[in-house]
Amino acid sequence: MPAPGENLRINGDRLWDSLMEMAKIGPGVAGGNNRQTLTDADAEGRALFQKWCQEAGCDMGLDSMGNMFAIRPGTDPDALPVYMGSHLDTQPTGGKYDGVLGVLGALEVVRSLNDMGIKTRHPIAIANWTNEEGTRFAPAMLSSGVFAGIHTEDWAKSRQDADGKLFGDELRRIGWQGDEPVGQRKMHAMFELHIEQGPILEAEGKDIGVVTHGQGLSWTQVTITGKDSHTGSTPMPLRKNAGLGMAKLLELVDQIAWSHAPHAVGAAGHIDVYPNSRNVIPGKVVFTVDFRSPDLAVIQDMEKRLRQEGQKICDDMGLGVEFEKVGGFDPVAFDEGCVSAVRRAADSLGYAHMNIISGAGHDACWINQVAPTAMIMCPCVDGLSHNEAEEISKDWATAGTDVLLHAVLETAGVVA
Ligand code: HGY
Ligand code: MN
Ligand code: MN
Repeated sequence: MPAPGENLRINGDRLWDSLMEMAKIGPGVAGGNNRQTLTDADAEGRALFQKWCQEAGCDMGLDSMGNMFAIRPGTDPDALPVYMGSHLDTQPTGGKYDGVLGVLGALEVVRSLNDMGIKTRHPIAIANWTNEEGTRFAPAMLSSGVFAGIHTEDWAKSRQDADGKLFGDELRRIGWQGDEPVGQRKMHAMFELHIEQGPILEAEGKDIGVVTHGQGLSWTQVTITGKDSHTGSTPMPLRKNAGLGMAKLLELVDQIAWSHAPHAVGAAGHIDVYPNSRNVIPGKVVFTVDFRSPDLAVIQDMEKRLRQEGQKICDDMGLGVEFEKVGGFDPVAFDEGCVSAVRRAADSLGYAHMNIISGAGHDACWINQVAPTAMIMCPCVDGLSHNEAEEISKDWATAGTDVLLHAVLETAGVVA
């Protein structure tokens, strides 16, 4: 067996089996997953994860936002743990690997350390962050945000889903609200393994993305009000068509993003039309505009133009419009020390790697505000994610988790 720090590798077959086992919980309709946060499927996935962690000899922690922590003791009880982790909740039409690879890859690191009988000075911990996706309860990365002091716990627990259910009520209903005060835990460092969710690594033939930065995100909820009326008998000049107003603003969103090519992006993924009846002109539409860029000034310009030019479009059409910022975070620069540990790990293992900016938001983006943090990315097929057809290879999953193992060992200190 190689000495600690040399050519140590995780067990890729065991990792893959665990990924496939977790994927059976909250199945989608097209081969992916629908394991949305605080649903019974989420609770089932949490229970399986906890069972596996306990079988691996970890002590379990659970805080008041439902964030789960599995701790593998180190030799120095006073040393702060080195964390790994991500999220087990998925999009409604999500893939099997978004978030899940980071949680189960971390578990595989612990299992492999157990197999190899390796001790570390710092304890090693796995985190499962509640509601990373922000689909059912906006915003995204909600509970890691509370942990990092970005949101208050009360505000977070007041978030409502489309059926008016409260986050706090749902967390208690599924039985995963802990007693530990959120944010109390201190970390020596955190590493998040995640699929890229974009096409760059695969196109460049790289196994590993060394994530130096994360682009910033802005979510603006737009409510346009017109007048419900008959689609047949209402003359065109008399219509107050909120749906048409939305169409013009969605075109504006696209133009704004293109005006900041090549790095800015913009779209609306959430759209509600009222009353959503085939023969009623929509009197109200509510949609969320998602702008992103690595450059904060660009994000601010896109937000400003949406409000200014969107207001004029609606004024000219005799429509009411309201804009509400409902989520977002500034571009992130990850900890250089942790990023270097990731790069050294990829080098020592002989994996082709490149620096990359994360296009998606991650819990690491908030945890980076309270502890030295970095991310490791692996490719995904055609860069596809937030789609049930999301796919990765076992080799990519194994490479990413090997790098996670080595970055964590360097940071936690191997005790021979
Ligand atoms: O929205 C995001 O970037 C993340 O996937 N929740
Ligand atoms: Mn994710
Ligand atoms: Mn996601």
